[in-house]
This record gives sequence, C-alpha cells and structure tokens, in this order.
Amino acid sequence: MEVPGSVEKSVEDCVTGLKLGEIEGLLRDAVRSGMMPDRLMEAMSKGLEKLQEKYADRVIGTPELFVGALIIERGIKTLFESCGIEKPRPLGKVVIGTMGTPHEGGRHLVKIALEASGFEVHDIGGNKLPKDFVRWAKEVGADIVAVSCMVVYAVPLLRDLIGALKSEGIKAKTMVGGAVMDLDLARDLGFDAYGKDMMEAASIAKALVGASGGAGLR
Ligand code: B12
Repeated sequence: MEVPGSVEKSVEDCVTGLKLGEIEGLLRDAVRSGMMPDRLMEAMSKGLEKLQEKYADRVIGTPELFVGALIIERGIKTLFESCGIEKPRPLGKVVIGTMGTPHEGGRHLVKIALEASGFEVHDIGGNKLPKDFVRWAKEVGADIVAVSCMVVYAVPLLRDLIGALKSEGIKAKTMVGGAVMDLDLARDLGFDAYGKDMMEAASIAKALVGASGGAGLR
C-alpha cells in the first residue's frame, strides 16, 4: 500500500542520496500517477536544502553538492517534459557573472537555484569586469544583476559596478555573494542584497522582484 507522501520522500531521498541515475524515472512515474509537479519540485527543493546544510556542516564536499545540483537540473527538465508544459513566464531576468576571476563553481550552483525558482538566467561567465555586466544588463533588460566575488582584489570592481550601473541609468536590482563577501561589505558597496549560498540566492532574488511562493526553491 502506498503511504501518503512517500513519493515526495523518495524524490527528496533521491536528491540527498545523490542518485543521479534515478531522478528522471522517479519523476516520470510520479507525474504519470497524477502527482502535481509543484509538490515534486518542492520535494527536490527540500532535498537540495538538506544537501546545502550538510555542505555547510562539512559532512559532504563540493563534488557532492554539484551532483545534487545536477539532479535538480535534470529533474526540472524532466518535469517540464513529462507534464508537456512550456516553461512559465519567468519571474524575472538575471544576469550573473564572476567579477575578475575564473571561479565558476558557486556561480553555477546559484544559477541552477535561480532557474529552479523560475528566473531566466543569463550566465556571462568568469573573469568579467563592470563593463561586461553593464553591457549584458542592457542587452537582456535584466531585473537583477548578480555577482559572484571570490577574491579580495575584485572587491573594488564591485564598487565600480554599482557606480557604472547608476551612471548608465540601469534600474536592475543588485545582489552579490562569494567566498570573500558578507552582508556588511555588500551593504557598504551599495548592493541591494547579499546571499551566503544558493538557497539564499533564490529566496533573495524572489524578494528583489517582489515574488513569493511558487513551485520553485524557497
Ligand atoms: C576552486 C578554486 C579555484 C579554482 C577555480 C576553478 C573553477 N573553474 O571554478 C582555480 C584554481 C582556477 C582558482 C584560482 C584562483 N584562486 Co581560488 N579558490 C578555489 C576554492 C578552493 C573553491 C571555490 C569553490 O568552487 N567553492 C565551492 C562553491 C560551491 O562555493 P562558493 O564558490 O563559495 O559559492 C557559494 C557561495 O559563496 C555563494 N555564492 C557564490 N557566488 C554567489 C553569487 C551570488 C549572487 C550569491 C547570492 C551567492 C553566491 O553560493 C555558492 C553556492 O552555495 C576557493 C576556496 C574557498 N573555500 O572558497 C579558492 C579561493 C576563492 N581562491 C583564491 C585565490 C586567491 C585564487 C587565485 C587568485 C590564486 C592565485 N594566486 O593564482 C586564483 C585566481 C586567478 C585568476 N586567474 O584570477 C582565494 C581567495 C582569497 C582572497 N581572500 O582573496 C580562495 C578563498 C582560497 C584561499 N583561501 O586563499 N581557485
């Protein structure tokens, strides 16, 4: 006999257990049996949240976190395909890049969390300068400019970016995160928001565009 909620638990366990090969089949079966996609998305989100906690407690390392994110990426794709639905209108457009260095791991995780939350994300890559963010923000009509800052020598560039966005009249909200950032520094530099990890990035981005709830990550 099927225990209520057990499908959600299996999906959550699939994420926390890093069962990359199982997520697609599990979700397809769940959708076929009539399960609502938002409950499945919620279950994946819970799994990812638990992985993020384990990572913060150093129970797992970066490779495991990346596998978890990959599962979510595959899971979202499967849900859209199985339900035969087009991607809904995005909550907003985000331009994300790493300021001044090639570091890409954290940025990639943030990108996945934002996409899972319903944002259209334009990843402009690493080794970027303020002018690159400005150009892309204009080009895509960004609602949010998100910056990953991994080294102290890139911090002055963040201040330049805030100045450049202002002087170009770009109204996009700004958020920042990364190894050398904290809330006080982000505020001092003039950013609208700071996020310590991918889960925070998603909830903060929603707050910045005035969205709440939804089927995505919290
Ligand atoms: C891997 C790594 C590299 C790799 C990057 C490979 C790649 N393709 O990404 C390589 C070897 C290239 C590299 C190079 C360098 N690195 Co390095 N690197 C790291 C390391 C070990 C891990 C980074 C990582 O991937 N972490 C895992 C991810 C999951 O975590 P994360 O990136 O922090 O992201 C999370 C949060 O920060 C947050 N977040 C991240 N971005 C954003 C953005 C937003 C908007 C939000 C809301 C949140 C958010 O959410 C993420 C997920 O939850 C860190 C050490 C560390 N502990 O951070 C050093 C580190 C960042 N590197 C450092 C340095 C100094 C360098 C070099 C300058 C070294 C050198 N002398 O050459 C060079 C850069 C050279 C250049 N060309 O500019 C220093 C920076 C120190 C400082 N105070 O400035 C660190 C902290 C190591 C140290 N302790 O000294 N590095």
